[in-house]
Amino acid sequence: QHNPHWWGNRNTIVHLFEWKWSDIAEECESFLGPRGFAGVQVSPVNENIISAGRPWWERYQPISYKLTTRSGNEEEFGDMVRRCNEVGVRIYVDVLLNHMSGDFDGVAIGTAGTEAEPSKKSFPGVPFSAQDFPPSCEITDWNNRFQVQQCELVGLKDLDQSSDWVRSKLIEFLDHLIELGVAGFRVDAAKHMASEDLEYIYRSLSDLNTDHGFPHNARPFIFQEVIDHGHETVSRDEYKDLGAVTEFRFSEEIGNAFRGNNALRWLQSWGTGWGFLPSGQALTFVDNHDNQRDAGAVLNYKSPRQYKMATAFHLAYPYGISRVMSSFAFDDHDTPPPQDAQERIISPEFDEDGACVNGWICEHRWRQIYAMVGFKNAVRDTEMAEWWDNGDSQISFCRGNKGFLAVNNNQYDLSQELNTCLPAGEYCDVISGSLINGSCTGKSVTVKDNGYGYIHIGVDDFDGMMALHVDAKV
Ligand code: ARE
Repeated sequence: QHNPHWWGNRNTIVHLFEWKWSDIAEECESFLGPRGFAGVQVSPVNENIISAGRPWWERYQPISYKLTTRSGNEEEFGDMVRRCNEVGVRIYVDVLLNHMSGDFDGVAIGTAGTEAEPSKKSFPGVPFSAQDFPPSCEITDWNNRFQVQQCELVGLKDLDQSSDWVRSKLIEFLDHLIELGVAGFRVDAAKHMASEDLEYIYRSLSDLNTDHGFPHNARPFIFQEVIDHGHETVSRDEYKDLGAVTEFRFSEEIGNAFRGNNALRWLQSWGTGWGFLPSGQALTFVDNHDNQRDAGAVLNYKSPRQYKMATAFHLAYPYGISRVMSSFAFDDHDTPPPQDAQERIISPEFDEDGACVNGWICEHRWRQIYAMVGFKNAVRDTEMAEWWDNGDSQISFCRGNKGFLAVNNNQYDLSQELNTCLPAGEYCDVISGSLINGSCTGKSVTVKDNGYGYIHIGVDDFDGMMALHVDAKV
């Protein structure tokens, strides 16, 4: 279940973290569809516990499978899926199959009004009761299989996925979403569930809904969150044949390289050459909603210059099933999404350039990022060719004869003739500007008959890269 069922030549998923369903529907029609995005990963859709201050992570603590959260209700969810599918943008849901909520003093009331007593493992809204959970224990050793798979991840009540009842409720929930037209699922905390149990569940799911434009017999796309830095007891390899797996080493290493801890020349063998999963099994990202909050090598929107360079490389190099992050501004781990005085999530607002202004970061609306989604679509099905580097952190390469990327992560200018592999003509650099009504608002490059063009990326330029492709020929 590795096929994401993208439409036409599209190929990038954007994670609209904590967005409301009605805003996503709007975004599909007004921005994502026209810009060629392939899909959206949405925040968890089922009822969750209400935590004081409304941190984003309350949504990782389910109470029932009713589709009411701060993002909207079932009707709004269904409307979003339909409208996004109509403009060729697929919806993938973040699903919590591993656990229910953590401890809560007394009776908790969820986002759909359902009561539960998590400390007694009592979730009448499903219903689940104590017998549906293994005995409680804590994970203290992340390399102990029993603990990782049978104990409680950060105290979240751990469901027993080997039980027929638990399986049937999870399958019913996922089938309900398939019926509403989703294309697949991000499986949260997959490492904490036995792969045999997941295999049973995935195999039992319905085919995608043909009323939403999917072909007959299309299986839901599955991408599993397995954090494996390369030496885990429960490894990514146990899951990769069931569906795609999040390749966390991609995120860590791309952060390292673009922070300057590793010369970019080494990226020539990026992908399987670095020990990553085969391309069709790897869900790739510069940052995700968890590791963007951790200190360390991973890049996030707070280092925009490096972040944009890393994203350009991510989307230009032919490796992986790409996902880009779209964040809200945060100070610490618990910062809630933009909300009003009644703690309702607010809608994003945009300035005249289309950038978000009210607490939403919307990396996907940064020109340098959405332009690279266009690049990736334009060069689809071509190979990487004509790698060049200066022996350090200036690099360039072609994608067949359809696209060219150059990056300068050294502290001096890149100025030279390079092989762009493109047919002769003038090309608009989609990083510094856009091609609008036949004229380029940024830098442009003249490619000669032999495919070479003069490339200049100054150390003081606003962005450290240049990207040319056949759909942006002046
Ligand atoms: C919150 C509170 C906790 C409290 C708990 C229960 O923060 O203090 O104990 O509630 O009341 C998210 C948040 C958590 C939050 C949780 C539930 O990040 O802070 O807990 O929601 O509300 C491991 C897992 C991996 C997991 C990460 C976070 O393997 O699956 O930890 N990631 C997913 C999601 C998270 C989400 C959950 C799972 C839970 O993406 O957003 O948590 O649904 C090494 C190991 C990794 C380990 C990692 C932890 O790298 O190899 O396996 O990841 O350390 O950093």
